[in-house]
Amino acid sequence: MSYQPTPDDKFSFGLWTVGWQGRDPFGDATRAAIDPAESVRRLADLGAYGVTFHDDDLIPFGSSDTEREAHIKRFREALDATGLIVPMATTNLFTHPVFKDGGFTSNDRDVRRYALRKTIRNIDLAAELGARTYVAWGGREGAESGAAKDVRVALDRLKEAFDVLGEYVTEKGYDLRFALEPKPNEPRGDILLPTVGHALAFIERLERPELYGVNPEVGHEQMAGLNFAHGIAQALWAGKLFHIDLNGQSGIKYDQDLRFGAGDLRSAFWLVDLLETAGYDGPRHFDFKPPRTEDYDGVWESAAGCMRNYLLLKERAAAFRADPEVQEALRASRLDELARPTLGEGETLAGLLADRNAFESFDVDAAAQRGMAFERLDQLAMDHLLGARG
Ligand SMILES: [Mn+2]
Repeated sequence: MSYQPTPDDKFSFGLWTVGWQGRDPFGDATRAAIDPAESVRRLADLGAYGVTFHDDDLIPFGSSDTEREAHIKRFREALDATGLIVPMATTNLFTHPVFKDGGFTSNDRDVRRYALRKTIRNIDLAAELGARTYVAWGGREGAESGAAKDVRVALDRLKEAFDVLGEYVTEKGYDLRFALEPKPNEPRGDILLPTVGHALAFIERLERPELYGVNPEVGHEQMAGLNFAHGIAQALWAGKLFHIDLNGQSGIKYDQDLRFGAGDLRSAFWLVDLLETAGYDGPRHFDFKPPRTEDYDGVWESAAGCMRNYLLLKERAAAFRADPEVQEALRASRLDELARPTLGEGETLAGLLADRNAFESFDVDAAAQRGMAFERLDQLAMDHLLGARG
């Protein structure tokens, strides 16, 4: 198999990923700024199919209308020249100091109104550029102290904001859905909608729930100590995996944004196995930060590595699923039995209650003795992941 990505692989990158200059809380930028048009060309050369952006990545905050048009024109020309598409766009409601207490949930009402207007302006641009997904990451929607944020009221404001945005895209007739991106903390001490589960529950309270899904990020769930593949499986189960942010993270610590495949490799293997077998057909979007140790050669190396690791894991996961010994091990672990409904076909609750084999004469101790054979199954996965089989 070739590990050279093609547009069919649907790999996309944010302008802010390869464009990250390496500024962190302790140190200045280690790389010069890069022209978004140059990022578009380099990503196309590497085999990506899409590029995504926050409004401020493309149009520096405070640009005049004329400057704004010039930035958009330059970007469009790069897209046209390379064939790269814009599958997703998002709003920066976190960098400018005005958003220090959040955008949609700032206690300052003027800021909330401004945040909505800033978002709507970029939604127009997203629609114009053909984006189908609008991501919302509320990194500043949160608090560092208890009384500072009435969380129930803040959730009212967050619902209000998303309902207004849903009304806007509906009125405009845009073919655009929202993907909410959970994160437990950083930059705020505690962020609202901290995990995939919180976001899924919130979405069901919105006026047009069908317009909203999630954009889970590998590292964000792992920062909360959660199993990313399990979160993704639940989002898929709910029909809500609208987009995904792939990167790497080593355990519960600051948001590392390593290239995909770095950090928890086994978790990455199960994630790719899931995405490739569950019928997810959206972008494979990388939201990572090339470490600030790297010059631009290292940045492109890192971006290429994200895609290469995805393709390597895709191949390894496919070999795992195709292996007859694995299929036998899956049966030994009774995955086929898990797929069978617990009640028989046409059986009613009364049938279950009348079934003496289900309770009165069920041999609990004998059932308790049956091994699940999960260790053999998991070792087969490890063998495939490490290239020791097929
Ligand atoms: Mn992150």
